[in-house]
Amino acid sequence: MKSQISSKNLSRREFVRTTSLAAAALTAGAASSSTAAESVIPTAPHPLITPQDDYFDLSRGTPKPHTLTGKALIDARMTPETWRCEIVADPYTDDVVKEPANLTKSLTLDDGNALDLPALMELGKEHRVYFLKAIQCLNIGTPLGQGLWEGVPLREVLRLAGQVHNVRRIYYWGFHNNNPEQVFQSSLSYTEAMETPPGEFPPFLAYKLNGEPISLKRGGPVRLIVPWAHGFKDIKWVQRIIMTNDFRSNDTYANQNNDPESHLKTAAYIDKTEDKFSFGQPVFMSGIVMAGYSGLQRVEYWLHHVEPGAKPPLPQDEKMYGDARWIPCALEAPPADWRWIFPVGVSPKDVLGFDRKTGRPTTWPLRYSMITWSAALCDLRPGKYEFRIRAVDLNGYAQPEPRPNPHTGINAIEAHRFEVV
Ligand SMILES: Nc1nc2c(c(=O)[nH]1)N[C@H]1C(S)=C(S)[C@@H](COP(=O)(O)O)O[C@H]1N2
Ligand SMILES: [Mo]
Repeated sequence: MKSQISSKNLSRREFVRTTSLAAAALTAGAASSSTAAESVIPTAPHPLITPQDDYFDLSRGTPKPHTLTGKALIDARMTPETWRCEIVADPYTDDVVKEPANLTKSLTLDDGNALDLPALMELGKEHRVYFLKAIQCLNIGTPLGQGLWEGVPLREVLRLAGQVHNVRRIYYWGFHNNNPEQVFQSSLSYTEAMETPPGEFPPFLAYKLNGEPISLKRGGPVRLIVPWAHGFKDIKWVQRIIMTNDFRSNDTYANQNNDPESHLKTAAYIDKTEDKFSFGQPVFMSGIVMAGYSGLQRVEYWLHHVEPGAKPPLPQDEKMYGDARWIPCALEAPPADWRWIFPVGVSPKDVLGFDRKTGRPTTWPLRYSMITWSAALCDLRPGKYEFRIRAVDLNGYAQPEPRPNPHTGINAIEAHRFEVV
């Protein structure tokens, strides 16, 4: 894989130094009397593609499925040769769901016709999609990593089951262990799985990440990717897809007080940084911004003095934010040539969210991906400061209005306090 030119391997100090020089050069001619100056910082501290091994891992289960080896791994059908995915109908009925789902052709281990990896990749030759996605847990702010996933739309796989009757939802799970309490499952409506508006992004069964087979740790050989959703819909080691007439979502996450229909949110997050800076030096702040379901218009910051010994950051308060002076941050520009970012052999023209003719993103940032924001704070007098950041979506809604509602995804306004000495 071609690697992106990035500061990933630079230490924080080197990054600060590099960007200080660049930003100092940019602001040199501009006479500024404000306490904070907007600036363009050319170096992005976050790569657009996270190498598979660098993802933050949130795996659960005892033992964690990806730690299995040898016979246990084979028995779990988690090797490329042993991987199988069943597609079956759910016999479930109750007082409300009166008739059970059925399929003309189930794919099962018992019948020896469950989907295997060569068959999935064969489907990929004709139907494959590529999608750049940031995986983010609904309950954790900062995304876990971002990569280019390749796979086959779920609709193509479900078609293998022939005609279906009384199917309203699809649910699916991956390997966990033999303890049914630990099963982790997720679901989609039949419509979400089968019908994708033109230009939108279908759920798909992924078999590659960043041009390589998906590592065991990242959920390989096959992971189900739902482009618009938080991580809990992106089931790792997927091995069973069930079509049901039960219209209610039965996601494991719904039982844990989360909104199972949440979408990735537009929100900004602050990188860890120093809490003391020397007087006379510009202070550089940076972080990640996610472009969620409602798109991204801008990222802006608010810097204000805090009294020495002031209490921890104030609670989220619409009135306080309304009165504050918000200043736009610089956003990472799209790369000039995506061929340097994507794996060898992947044309940007084939990636969802890119223009088929020009190979450029149709929106920036790409929806459901993350980029870097940055801000240079110049001419700060000695004292204590609080820096807050928020994203404004394409509807003009700034974080956190009318949220935050943590059950649909963490997007509280982040703050960083520091001192200029
Ligand atoms: N099989 C399986 N898939 C799963 C989970 C799980 O526990 N088991 N957790 C989900 C949740 S809640 C998140 S946030 C992501 C985390 O992705 P990662 O393990 O690649 O970091 O995986 C999702 N897929
Ligand atoms: Mo999660």
